[in-house]
Amino acid sequence: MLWKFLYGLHTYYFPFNVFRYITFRTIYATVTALFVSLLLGPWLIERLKEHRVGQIIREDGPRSHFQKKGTPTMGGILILLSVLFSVLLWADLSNPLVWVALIALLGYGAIGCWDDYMKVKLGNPKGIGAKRKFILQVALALVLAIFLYGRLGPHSSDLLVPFFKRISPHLGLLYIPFALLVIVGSSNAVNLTDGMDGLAIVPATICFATYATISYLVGHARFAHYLRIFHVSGAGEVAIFCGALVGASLGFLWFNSYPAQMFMGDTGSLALGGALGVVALITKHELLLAIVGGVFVVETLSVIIQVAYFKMTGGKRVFRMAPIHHHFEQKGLPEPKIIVRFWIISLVFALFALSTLKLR
Ligand code: 57M
Repeated sequence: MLWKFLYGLHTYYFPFNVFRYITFRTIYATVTALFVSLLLGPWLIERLKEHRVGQIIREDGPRSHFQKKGTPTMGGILILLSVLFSVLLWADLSNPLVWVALIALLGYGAIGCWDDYMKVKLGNPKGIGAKRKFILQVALALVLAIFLYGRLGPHSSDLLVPFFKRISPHLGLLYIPFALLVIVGSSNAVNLTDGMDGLAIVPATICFATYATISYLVGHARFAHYLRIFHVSGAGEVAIFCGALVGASLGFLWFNSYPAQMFMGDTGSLALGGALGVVALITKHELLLAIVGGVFVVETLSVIIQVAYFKMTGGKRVFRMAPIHHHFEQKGLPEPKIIVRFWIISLVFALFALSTLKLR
């Protein structure tokens, strides 16, 4: 909204023309979301404390987490509000892809919010229940997948395979279940990772920064042609959404860094993961998400392996505790060390993923 007004002023003063550019607006969206979250953060923490929205800590978890009992949770609200405000100011709202991304973020945020509310306020440790939560996640993903299938142009159901320029399988209608897997899988993977201060938010920030770059390239016909990736008309505008997420996430990190003043709750983790999955689909870089978000994949695999082995052997474990960050914690590594090491690994995954745009 704001950008259109500012751009309109270029007829009076030409430098306002700069508001037309996606790169410029992405930077402003990032900074706006960062400042909004920094400004709103202390206010939200006070409100959450006032309404006693404090974290319940499981007794079978690591002992070092017991002291975190009562930490304000549902801080994901901060991310949702900051992104919404920034996107409304800086993105082209006539672009349907921006709305799909926003709906994914807010929709998964709403599911998470309901779950958190049931857990924290109504004291039900199961929240809305795993089954109901899963059905809601799948239902929302189905709506998003059907829309994207119809909207992404001639290559909507073709896949780009990292490292291989000549292989791009055509999924046809199988695209719909595939898209469901990407969205729901991504949403749950971020949720599983969110078990230490700043552990999920930094890899998520890195993922959104990476997909901001990819959105820009995919939305630019000439760059897409040069890199031999699919060109998706209008996808460039999604870079602004990703930029807003980078800013909002950094603002959230300000309060969530060790020792955390608030947790994001499922409100934040489901929203971030759902939005990430949808952005990967919009940009036609779905498979690359497994590399960009490598940390989320490793965390999820550690749970799958642990649970499968536990069931097969009647109670034996591969890791001291899953997800894998708890394994290192049980081995005695201090929480901040594990967190920062996961950040470094996450950055390496993202850089490697970006390099595959040329390694094909
Ligand atoms: C939620 N939630 C954190 C916070 C956050 C199948 C199984 C592996 C599922 C898994 C699970 O439930 N994972 C999803 C993880 C929780 O954080 C809240 O939840 C939100 C995210 N959804 O925003 O509101 C706790 O994590 C800590 N935390 C921080 N800082 C943060 O910034 O310290 C979170 C954010 C918080 C806080 O302590 O209370 C969580 O871990 O519960 N289950 C598990 O992760 C459990 N693993 C397990 O049961 N493993 C078994 C199985 C697989 C066989 C095993 O290995 O033997 C672990 N989690 C806990 N206790 N708390 C282990 C036991």
